[in-house]
Amino acid sequence: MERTFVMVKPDGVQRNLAGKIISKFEERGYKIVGLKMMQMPQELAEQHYGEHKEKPFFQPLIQYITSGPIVAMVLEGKGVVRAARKMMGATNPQEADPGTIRGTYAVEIGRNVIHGSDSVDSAKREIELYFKPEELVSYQLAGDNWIYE
Ligand code: IDP
Ligand code: MG
Repeated sequence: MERTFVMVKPDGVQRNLAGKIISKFEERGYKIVGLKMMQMPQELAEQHYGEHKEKPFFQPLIQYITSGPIVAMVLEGKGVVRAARKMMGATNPQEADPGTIRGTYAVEIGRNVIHGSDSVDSAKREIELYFKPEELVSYQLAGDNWIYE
């Protein structure tokens, strides 16, 4: 089964949206296999967003993502990497479709409430950045037969 890394960013936590956001993935049928709240260390933030180091928004991004606690999670399920990205909507909430998480809860690109891995490879990298193997749990949900045929 595929796994992805999702994070409720500091604005999502401060606006009390963490529960609602987690619920959307649960309700769809994706399984939470890792979950924690943490204050993002500067070093982890810079590692996570390393690909954007040269961008003009890098410093504000690091400032934003380390500005308060985040909720990090690993979700598991069929096609979850792509599906979670689609559920989040476009990076710029102004472009995000209504009904997506960003299209529902966000207005500006620098306050877009959620992160999700953009490929299976980044998911693997990001899961390893945030979670030790023993922090992830493999289990069966009683309702799995009603989600998967
Ligand atoms: P993604 O989060 O949808 O994968 P990326 O392009 O990887 O989007 O950018 C990472 C994060 O950096 C975005 O979610 C957003 O918080 C921030 N960001 C991206 N582009 C801009 C920008 O032009 N201005 C301010 N912040 C930006
Ligand atoms: Mg990205």
